[in-house]
This record gives sequence, C-alpha cells and structure tokens, in this order.
Amino acid sequence: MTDRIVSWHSNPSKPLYTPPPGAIDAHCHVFGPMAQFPFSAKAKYLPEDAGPDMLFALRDQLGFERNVIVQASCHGTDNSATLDAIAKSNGKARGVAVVDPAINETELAALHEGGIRGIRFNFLKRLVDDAPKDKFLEVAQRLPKGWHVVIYFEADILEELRPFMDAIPVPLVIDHMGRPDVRQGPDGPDMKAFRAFLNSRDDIWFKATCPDRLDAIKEGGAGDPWNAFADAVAPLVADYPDRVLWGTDWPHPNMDTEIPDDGHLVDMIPRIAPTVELQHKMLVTNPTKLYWYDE
Ligand code: 0GY
Repeated sequence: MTDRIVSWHSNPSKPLYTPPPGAIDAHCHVFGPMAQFPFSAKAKYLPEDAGPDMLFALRDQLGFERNVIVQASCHGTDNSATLDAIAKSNGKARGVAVVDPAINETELAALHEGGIRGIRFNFLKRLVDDAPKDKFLEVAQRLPKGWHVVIYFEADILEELRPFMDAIPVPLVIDHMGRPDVRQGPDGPDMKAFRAFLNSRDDIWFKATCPDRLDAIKEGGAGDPWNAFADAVAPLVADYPDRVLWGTDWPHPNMDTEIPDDGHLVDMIPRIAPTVELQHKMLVTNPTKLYWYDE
C-alpha cells in the first residue's frame, strides 16, 4: 500500500450561500481514526484520519445540521468507524453501510439500531475487487423496513446494470447521478440515459453531487467553478425536485489533485437549485424522508 493521502482542503472557505434550517449533508464519509478503526486489507487507497470531530466541525462551518455518513470503500465491510461517528453525533447523523451479503438478520437489526438506513453497492472497479450482483440482490430482498440501496456506478455501465437494478425491491439512491459526462450538457447521451432510468420507476433518487469529480480538469473538465456541472445538473434538479439529494462528499476519498474547497461546493447549491423551494426539497425534505423517516 502506498503512502497515506490527505484528500480534503485544509482551510475551506465559509460559503456565501446559507443552507436552510435542518439542512442535511447526505453524502459524506469518515476515515478511521486508523489506530481505532483500521482500514480494510483490500483498500485501494489509504487516507489520513478524518474522523467525526473534523466532520462535525465542517458541518457547523458550512451551515448544515445533519450528516448522512456513507461507508467508504477503504473500510470494507467493517462499519465500526461509520457507526462510531453516528453514535458521537447526538442524533445528528445517520448512515449507509457496506455489508458482506451473507449478513444475517440480527446483524442487520444491530446496524439499524446504530443509525444505518441503507446499504451501498459499489461497482467502481478502481475501488472494489468484486461486485456480485446475485448476492447483492439476495440481501436487498431482506433489508430492515424502510431501508434503501445506494448504488455507485459510472455512466458506461448503466445499461448493463439495468436488469439488476430493476429487480431491487426497495428504493434506489444513485451516487453522483451515475457519473455522467457533464461536458455533454443537459441533453447529452449520458443525461438522457439517466433520465430514462429515472423515468422507469418512481422510487429512484439521485445525489446531485461531486462537481469536483465530474468536472475535474484531469477528467477533461474545467474545474472550479464547475460551470459544465451546473449547466448539466440544474435541469435535472428542476425536473426531479422530489428525488434529489445533495452532499459534500467530504473528505473526498482518493482525491490527490484538485482537492475541492468545501465552501465552494456549498456555493454550487443555488446554481443547481435556484429557488428556495428547490433548495428546501434537496437539502431538507428529501433526505429527511430517506434517513429520518421514523421521526
Ligand atoms: C465517493 C467517491 C469515491 C470513493 C468512494 O467509497 C469510496 O471509497 O465512494 C470515488 O473514489 O469516486 O462517493 O466518495
């Protein structure tokens, strides 16, 4: 394994945009601390510690009230670090786990008790060694009531994954809109295919996240201020206002260059959701339905 990497901005700016009361950062992670929660032997990157204290300080600085902590691939299927962060949040965080598909009902119930409300299936070959669809489907059929499945994939395998995703009997949440090429614009083939997928059932949600990944200079984009991302994503948010979530993606797993300023990420919100009503849905109503439905 290579050296540990710092993937987050050391001094993010205070955003100009103020999120509404109750705003939820619905996609973020914690790393370690490694001494307490070692990384998986299969981890594809080895980050520096970015634990709950740092996450909650950033939450407050950015003007958010709650977090949804998504288990990052570097922790494999051991959700201890995610659960620890949720436990330390005073009820202000919930989470998404990554599980061994052979997990039993008692273990699933314990995750629910710890604040988990969904599981994540990651199909990015650079992050995971295998993604067994048959096993994923089997566990998706016996999740605790109210849970959903988060899926992370890239646009080029959307069609290949359709039969698998169509068979999942709980709501789907798609990370980073399935990573479309935003340079194609709002009507490009990737966005068109993603819209067709959204239209195939009414319980697919998406995260309008990661301009820093989708509009990165190293990916052929223009980088911050991520104009291509704003142009491509704003129409999607406008057309599916009840299915969109937003998050920082802090501490930005595996970013070694072009590390985003989290304040600038927050300032993307009014550019993709220009009205107060859209912002409230994206930041409060929608994530509350998925993660705090028991309130
Ligand atoms: C993200 C994106 C990435 C990483 C992970 O679990 C992870 O390691 O999700 C990525 O490298 O694209 O959503 O954090």
